[in-house]
Amino acid sequence: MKSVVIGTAGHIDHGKSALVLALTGTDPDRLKEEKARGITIDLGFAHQTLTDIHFAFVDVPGHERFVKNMLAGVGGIDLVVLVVAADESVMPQTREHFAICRLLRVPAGVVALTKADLVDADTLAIARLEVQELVAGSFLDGAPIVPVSSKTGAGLDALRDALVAASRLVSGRPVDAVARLPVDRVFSMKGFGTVVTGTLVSGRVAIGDALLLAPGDRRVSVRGVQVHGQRHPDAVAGQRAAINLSGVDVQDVQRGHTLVTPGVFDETRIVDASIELLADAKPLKHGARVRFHQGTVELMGRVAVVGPLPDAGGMPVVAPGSRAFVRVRLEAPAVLARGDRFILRAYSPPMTIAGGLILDPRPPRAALRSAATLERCRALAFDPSTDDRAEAARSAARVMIDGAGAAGLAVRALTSRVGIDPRERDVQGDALVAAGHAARAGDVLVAPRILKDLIGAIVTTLGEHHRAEPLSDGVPREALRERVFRRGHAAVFDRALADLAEARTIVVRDRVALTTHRPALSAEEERARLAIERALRDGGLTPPDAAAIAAAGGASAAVVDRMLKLLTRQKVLVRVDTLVFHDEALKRLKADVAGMKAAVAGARIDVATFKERFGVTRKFAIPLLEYLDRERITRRVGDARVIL
Ligand SMILES: Nc1nc2c(ncn2[C@@H]2O[C@H](COP(=O)(O)OP(=O)(O)O)[C@@H](O)[C@H]2O)c(=O)[nH]1
Ligand SMILES: [Mg+2]
Repeated sequence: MKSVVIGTAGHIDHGKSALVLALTGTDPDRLKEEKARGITIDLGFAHQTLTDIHFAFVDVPGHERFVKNMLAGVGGIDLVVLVVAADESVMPQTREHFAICRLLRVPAGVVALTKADLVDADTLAIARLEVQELVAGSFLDGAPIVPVSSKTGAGLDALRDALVAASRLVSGRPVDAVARLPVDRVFSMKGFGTVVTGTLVSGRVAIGDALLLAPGDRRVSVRGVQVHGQRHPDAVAGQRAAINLSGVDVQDVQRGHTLVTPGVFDETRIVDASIELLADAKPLKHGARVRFHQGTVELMGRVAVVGPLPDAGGMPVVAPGSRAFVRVRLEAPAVLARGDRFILRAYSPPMTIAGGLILDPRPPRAALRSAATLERCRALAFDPSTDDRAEAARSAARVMIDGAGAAGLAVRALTSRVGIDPRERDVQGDALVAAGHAARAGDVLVAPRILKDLIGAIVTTLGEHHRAEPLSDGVPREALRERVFRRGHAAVFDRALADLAEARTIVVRDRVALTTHRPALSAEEERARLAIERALRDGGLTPPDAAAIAAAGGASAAVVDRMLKLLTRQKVLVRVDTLVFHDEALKRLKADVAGMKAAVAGARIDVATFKERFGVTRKFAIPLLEYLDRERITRRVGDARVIL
């Protein structure tokens, strides 16, 4: 069955709550204070099935002091019933609520002219005209305007028909996407614990799911799901749901939190956006403090206008009725994605001033005042209701990858920053690579130019290093990264090394060197190197000590030392505690000991046997046996070793 979420909108006392009660039989005013004062303070809920459509009603308060609560309810609605009392006609919150619905791009709606029982035909006709004037040119232009009376029941059937008809215009929300449920209510139920409610704006939430409660990234799991008051195995996008959570106490959850699929969203405090300032708002000054409303969250923030300073001097200002690209700095973290619509209200008095669309929920720290940043916003601008999603996502991905520079764009971020479904990420990432727009490095996408420049820089740096220090057999990997790619992503550096190694341009060990490079040794060094290597090879498992090596090297202590280091780096020699062995001797030892396994009783060997078998003294036997333990050829058990 199709699910449609309907929100009421309109001035206080125009009969919104009475209409929901008349349509559904449920009084949406649920708070004691609401009943006592006869006004709606917070969101109210009811549901009703009409024909084959399940309607969930979100009844909002009309009082101007509670617009903030209204905003928490209107975020997930598919349809609006704009309620205008026939006796009072269009009033301030009629305008404000209508503007909010328009700015949030609520797709469709109907107008209810309530309290029709209180007015004569002329008054009704005037109210109708005023409504038509208000909605002219908007999404409600031409929408049915239905006179009703909640008192007598007149017109209610016509309104029901209009709601069903309008619902046909509502397209479903993405069920197979990331789960996202902005929490609008939290309570605790005896025997169940914490329950949150909200409209599932995308995805699916099922019993047993592990989810995150963000911001704060608290892990929770779903113990139970209710949709329209009935227990259900799951809830899907477009439905209002009550979710019973484990893993969180009721006092740790509040309206404004969002339940999300883990691993998709990063919390953010800075967003780039396009905004549309209402024609009757005051000019919006650069740096103005605003209230930012998205989903069910209200946060304070400051708006900065993107782009070069105006020629006339002074700070930029957004004129009433115009559009602008802005960067909003929020005073607390939020979970936001590209394509999210939001509302800005003035800090004080808190009037609705603008609507916006998030272009990038985590913009790079680039200069705000630059033409390049303005250009970037222009390139990211889109209209989620009309543009081809896949195309808009691809072009945004290119802009984001270019803008990310050496840091690269995590493939994971393709969801929140670009709008690509998580299951599509790899395929879309590959498509960007195939089209030459990106190179892939581990979990990161990077502009091909960055990788190309990096590869060039590595080759140049190694060449310079080899010329400056012909003796050295390369630059330590980390030092090389520091030098050529300090701010870059490690995965991109690894990818560059891998590409160069595969092309046999470089050799990567602990140190990185050009393949063409041979450490140049002086005649004395070369003699020492050969002598040392020979002495240690001949020494086998009882190699000469440092003094004897130095003597064998027949060169100055400094040269011998350098050659020892070189041979160790090249893994020709291996250090074991204070002793140095030739690699071949150790390799042979390991093979011999492993080969003894079947021959010795219980596959055991003790120090005495070892000394005798390999003709070594205790001085060599102990470090060698410990070496074999470390190499997992043997394992110490009491005084003996088991051969593994
Ligand atoms: N006569 C008449 N009174 C109505 C009608 N609808 C609502 N009212 C009354 O108008 C007042 C405000 O209604 P309410 O639903 O609370 O308005 P809301 O603030 O928009 O939710 C209440 O006293 C209602 O009884 C109607 O169709 N006819
Ligand atoms: Mg009400």
